Amino acid sequence: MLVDGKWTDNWQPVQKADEKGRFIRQVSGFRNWITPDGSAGPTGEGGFAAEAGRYRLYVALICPWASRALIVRKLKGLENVIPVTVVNPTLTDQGWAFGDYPGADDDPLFGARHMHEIYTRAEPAFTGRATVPVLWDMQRNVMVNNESADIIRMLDTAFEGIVPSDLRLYPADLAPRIDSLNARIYEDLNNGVYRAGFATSQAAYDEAVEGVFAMLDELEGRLTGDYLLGDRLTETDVRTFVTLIRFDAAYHGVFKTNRRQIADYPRLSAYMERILRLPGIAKTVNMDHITRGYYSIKSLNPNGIRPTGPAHIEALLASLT
Ligand SMILES: N[C@@H](CCC(=O)N[C@@H](CS)C(=O)NCC(=O)O)C(=O)O
Repeated sequence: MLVDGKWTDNWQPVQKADEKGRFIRQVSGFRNWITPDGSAGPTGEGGFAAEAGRYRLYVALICPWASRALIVRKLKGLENVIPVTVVNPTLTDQGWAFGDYPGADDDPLFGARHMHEIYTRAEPAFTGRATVPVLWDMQRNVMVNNESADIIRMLDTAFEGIVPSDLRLYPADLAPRIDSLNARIYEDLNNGVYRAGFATSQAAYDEAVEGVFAMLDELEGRLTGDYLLGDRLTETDVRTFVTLIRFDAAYHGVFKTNRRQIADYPRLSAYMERILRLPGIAKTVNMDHITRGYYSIKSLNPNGIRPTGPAHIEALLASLT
């Protein structure tokens, strides 16, 4: 991680843990919002008006948080408005690196070799982890935001004047239900799998895994319509999908969340496939990056051996092309 703008040698792929061995995720530090007219959003400062070609999204295709931003960009038709740069799938001893893996890119803005250089461009004395996604302002040369929950929300509305869309992922009438379900799904499922995977005590693992499967059971029971909140796709579905699509191929193995697979849940499987088949979504799912990335986390899988399956995920992805 960066400490006062310097990459530290004692960087560990395992993130912070509390006194009981529970994994703690860093809080994101850049929280400005793009808005239609550049007025300030709910957090941070103003000055970030929606404009085509002004902003760039840095992502890792392994990363569920980055993927949710990528998916919303696609769903809102913003591919030609917000260009994307993809890092390599494996974390190096200098964090995320640009460009020599198939499907990854060089950094087109600064020729940076590592993502942490983008952070120190934004803030020379930055202290913290150099995470993805990052939304970068190419006009002012500053980081707009590095919190995917904010990024998906601003992409839902900020660019309406440039690319009109009928889709509302956070409609006002559903907002309270979206917020409360998001919070629970984040805690128990999206981040729950990470808490299981990076637990450093049996008790912390047991607690996390309990939450993961209680939430999957609950979602299976809830899914009576097409989507979690009824017949409209919302951001809650996007946030759930990114974890489901990684589950059987990565989390079940490397994070040890192996009580069941998504394939054991008929409604969740159909729901995951329904979202995967929405126009453009399959292109945001790169299973090679996902499995390569997760199975190369040295603290969890020292020899980096990547399992060959699972066959049902391969078959599902093959059926899309
Ligand atoms: N709160 C952030 C979390 C992002 C995050 O944790 N990204 C991971 C990849 S999945 C990362 O970049 N980790 C690099 C590191 O921790 O050094 C968000 O949702 O945008």
